[in-house]
Parts: sequence; C-alpha cells; structure tokens
Amino acid sequence: QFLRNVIGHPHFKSGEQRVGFIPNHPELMDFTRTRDRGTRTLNYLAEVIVNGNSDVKYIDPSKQFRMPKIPDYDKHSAHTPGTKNLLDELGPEKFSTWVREQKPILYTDTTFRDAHQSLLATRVRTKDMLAVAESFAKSHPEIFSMEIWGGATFDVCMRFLKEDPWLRLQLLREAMPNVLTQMLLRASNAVGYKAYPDNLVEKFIEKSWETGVDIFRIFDSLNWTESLKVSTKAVRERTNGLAEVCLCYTGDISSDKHNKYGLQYYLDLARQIEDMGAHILAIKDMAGLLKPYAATTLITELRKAVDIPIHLHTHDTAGIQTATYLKAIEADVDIIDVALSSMSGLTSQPNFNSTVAMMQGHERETRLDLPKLNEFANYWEDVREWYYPFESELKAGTAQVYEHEIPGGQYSNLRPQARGLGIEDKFETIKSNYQKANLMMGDLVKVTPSSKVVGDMAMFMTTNGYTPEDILEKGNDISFPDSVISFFKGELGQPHGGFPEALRKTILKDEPGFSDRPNAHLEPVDFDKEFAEFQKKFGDQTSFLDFLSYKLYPKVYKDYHDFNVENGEVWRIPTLAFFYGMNLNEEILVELAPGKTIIIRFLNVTAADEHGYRQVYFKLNGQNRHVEVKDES
Ligand code: 3PY
Ligand code: ZN
Repeated sequence: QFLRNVIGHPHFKSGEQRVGFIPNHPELMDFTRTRDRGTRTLNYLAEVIVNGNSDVKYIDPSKQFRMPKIPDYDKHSAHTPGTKNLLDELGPEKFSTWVREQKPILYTDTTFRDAHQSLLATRVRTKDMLAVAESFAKSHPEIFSMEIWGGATFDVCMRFLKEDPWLRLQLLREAMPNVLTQMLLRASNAVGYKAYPDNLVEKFIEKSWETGVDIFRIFDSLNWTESLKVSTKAVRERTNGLAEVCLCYTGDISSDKHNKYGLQYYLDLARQIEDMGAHILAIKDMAGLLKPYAATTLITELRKAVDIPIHLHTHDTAGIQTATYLKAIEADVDIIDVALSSMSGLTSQPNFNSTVAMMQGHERETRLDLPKLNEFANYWEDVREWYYPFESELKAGTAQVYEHEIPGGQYSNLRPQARGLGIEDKFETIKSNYQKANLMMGDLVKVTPSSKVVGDMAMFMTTNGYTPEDILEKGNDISFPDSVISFFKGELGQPHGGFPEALRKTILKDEPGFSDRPNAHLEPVDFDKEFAEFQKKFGDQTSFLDFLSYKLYPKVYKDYHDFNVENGEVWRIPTLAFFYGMNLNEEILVELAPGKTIIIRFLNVTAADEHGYRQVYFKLNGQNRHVEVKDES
C-alpha cells in the first residue's frame, strides 16, 4: 500500500507538478482515506476496549490462554515439491490418471476450511492459519491438498472477521506453493446462497484460479446436473486446475426405508459427472450419513461405474466415520478428507492424526511424520481456545443424525440459532420438524443452500406450532419464509423427482415458478461498465477482486469496505486483541506490512464524560496517543 493522495503521487514527489494537475485529480486530495494505518489500528482497538467486538456475545473472565507453539521449520529452505508441482508439470488430465495410479491413500486436510466452519462457526482468522501454513507445507509435502477457501468462509471473512477473502487465498497460496489448494464452490450459487449470473460465476472461477485455487470442489445443493455443468466447464476452459465434481450423499443406501436415493441413483449421477468432464469425483457426505458397510457398497460400485479418482468427504457427527474411511480405503477410494485432531470429530471431519496411526502397517499406508503432525494438532488445540465464544456446545457424537440428516455445519449452528429466536427450549422439536419439513418438501438433498430452506421451514413450523398438515390445510393464509418461497419458485434449481405440486401451489399462491436454470433468468454482468461504476463509488484503490466480492455480497462488501476505511486491515491484529480488546498495560505487536511492525501498549481508559465519550490512552512505538470513543453501553 502506498500513499494514494497527492503527497504520495510520483509527480508531487519529483516536484514535477503542472497547472491543472490537482483539479484533474480530485481523488488525490482525499486525505481521509490514507489516515495512517497505526491510527486506524488504534481506532479499532479503542472501540473494542470500550464497546467490545459485536460478534462476541459473551466473555468468560476466568478464561486463561496458553501460548501456541508453531512447529519448527527452516524458514530459508525451499519447499519440497508436492502435488502442486506435479499438477503444473502434468496438467489436469494426466494428473488425474496419476492419482488413480497411487496405491497409498491420499489425504486432504480441511483444518483451514470445513473443520472450523463446522466447529467454530467459520471464525478462524487468516493470521492464525498463516502462522503455521509455511511450516505445515514444508513439514508435510506428501499431503494431497489443503482445503483453504470457499463455502461459508468468503461471506464470514467480510461479514464478521472484516477480512478480505481474496487476500487470505493469496497469502495461504504463497505460504504453501508446493501442495494443491482446494476450495468449495456451490456451483451456480458460487460462494453465496442464491443463483448468480453465469458470467459472474465463470469470472469468479477464473479469478479464484489466478489468485491461488487448484482444485474446485463443485456441488449443487440439489445434485442438479444442469447447474454443475456450467461451473465444471468454466474450470476446464478457464483454468489449469482440477474440476472435482460432487455427488452429495443423503439417505442410506443400505436401508430399504430410504428408497428415493438408492445405489442406482448415485451410479447414474456419477456417470453423468464423469461425462461432463470432471477430473475427480467427490462423494460429499455433508451430514455424515455414509455408514461403513454402505461405503463398501458405494465405493465398490462407483469404482466399476467411473474411471476418474474418487475423493470421499464426510462429517463425523455420528462418531463412526473413521470406520467408514477404513471400509472406503479397502474398497479403493483414492482420497479422504481429514482434519488435524484438535480440530476434528463431531460435526467436523474425522481425525487426521489418528487415521494416519490407524493406517500404519496397512498396505495402503501413506508415510507421514506423525509426531510432527501431532505438533500441528497441539498448535490448534491452543489456538482453538481463543475462539471459545464460537464453539458449538456439542459434546458427543449422535446417532440421531440418521433421522434428521442435518449437515455438520448447520447442525453445530442450530442451537445458537434457536437461542437467537428464543426457542432453544424446543430444540428437540426443531430437529424433528427438520425431518418433517424435509419429507414434506419431497425428501431433498440437504446442503447449503437447500439445507437452509429446510432449516428455515423447521424454525418457522416450531415458532408457529405448525404441523405438516397445518401447512397444507392453512397454507393459503400463511406467509412463508423467503427462502422457502424462492426454493419453490425454482430459484435453487430442480430437485430430484420434482416438487411436491400441492405444496408448491400452496406456497407460491399465484406466483409462477420455473423449471429451467434460474441463472438463465438473470442479466449477465457488464464487467467493464459495472467495474467502472464500482470504482467510482468505492474509490480507485479498490480492485477487480473487490468488485467480485461486491457482486456476490453487495451489502456485506459495502459494510466491510466502510469498516476498513475507519479501522484499516484488522486481520493483522492478534486474535485475542481482535475479539476481546486489551488488558491494561498489555503490549501487542502488529505487523502493518512486511518489516513494518508497531508496538502498542494500552495505558488507560477514562470513565464516560457527560456526552458518553471515553478517552482511551495508548503508547504507539513509545509515543503517547489517545482515541475518543462513544460508550454505547
Ligand atoms: C458449504 O457450502 O459451505 C458447505 O460446507 C456445505 O457442506
Ligand atoms: Zn463438509
């Protein structure tokens, strides 16, 4: 970042100013934008000291934290070549063949994405991942891939953490240049909850690749292939990355109670996925419903049905998914998703470290340095404590997941959501209504955003005391949640087996629904024109990537941008200070830019004056500074 106003302009610096220079460049007189970064950091800290971080709902004053240890590594050595180097050398098709030829099981580490999305409400900050990323990539170059981006992280980065998701991607890529990076893409919903114009999704894929994504794990929340095709084609045509396309697993192929999604359904889907050009097939078991013996059947049959590698993803909500992995490995699955032990289990992925131990001596063992892997787990055990307000309160695995089928990330969030609505005491009813709502809507594949539709309906039924019969009988007089109306219009696509027509009529009333791709109803983005308008509004220091963030989340981006102008790049602030402020006389280091670190000591805060303002005193690099903050309490 360099000074963008007139003082920093090369013409000004060189003394080569001309008549008309300033009138022609009014933006250069915008001094507020470049208020120095130290001051903006103090603004943020003072605000949190006085009013707290609005995302932290309670603080436990007795909480003690340990100092996490970053596992040792050689900062000066080069990274050992890994899968990223191989992909660059072979290209996607040959790389995919290489994966099939590997006998040892391959591992994807989800610690940086799905694990914290599922356990800590997606709140883990870039700074804490970046601290160990280089060390991890240097210590474990045998890893197949690191899931680091996409899913809910894009939204949460801006909305709650006030971080730039693109910068996260770029920094993690730089720290881990040797291993494949991976993102989760919700097909035509990109990293959002609704359909976007095709050309926006395509541009998003292209820019994600340029910024650092190698594997695009693409899923559609209804397993609707029409939606998967657009993203798969874009990955194939616009990147040299890998299109890993998902079949989302729901129901139970080993039970005759669930016949809507039987083995044949998945085999047909897998063949269509291979035909559309996927380099890898993913089984996305988002709720953790794939039982061990069902995995034997599914993987064995899929292996016969398709030639591409198979990557298995699951959540350990029921607590038995390591057994599923063992069965899947023995049935010739190629890659499995795991999370470092202290970030694993429950609604997260199965335990990486223990899986490595389980495989020792097995004919498909991949040799990893387990003691070193345990050091990384220890790091996360300490860091996880910093995020205690975002813990999900789940204590043990549950076999109830086979009844309600709630995906991991949604399940861990359900109790706080119920509390927010004042219906926590009806938690059991909510779970049972989730199951009823799902069946009433035709037994859906449930994953973001279709899982949100079912979840919203379940909350709605619980709050109002409606049964499925009430919904059908009184539906004409009920106003349903927006997400439910949008789903029945066809805005998320078409569910397998179609919509239940009577319910659709009740919910849509006289509004028409559609049966083609929802994206086909959206105006394409005019990138040149709209980017110019965007920069006019947000300033020319914004980038095309910022513009994409804005197109995906206009309001969230605007709030993030305004916050940033006031408070600077808060991702650089250490996590404890970011969430909880500072203790009197505490000193922190904030690296504002490589080689530019400031030392901040918090000295004092005054009581509120008659207008409610408090003065917060700091020392910044030894200089006294103070910030005035309105006390909102
Ligand atoms: C997401 O879409 O964020 C998911 O993790 C779905 O499982
Ligand atoms: Zn998942």
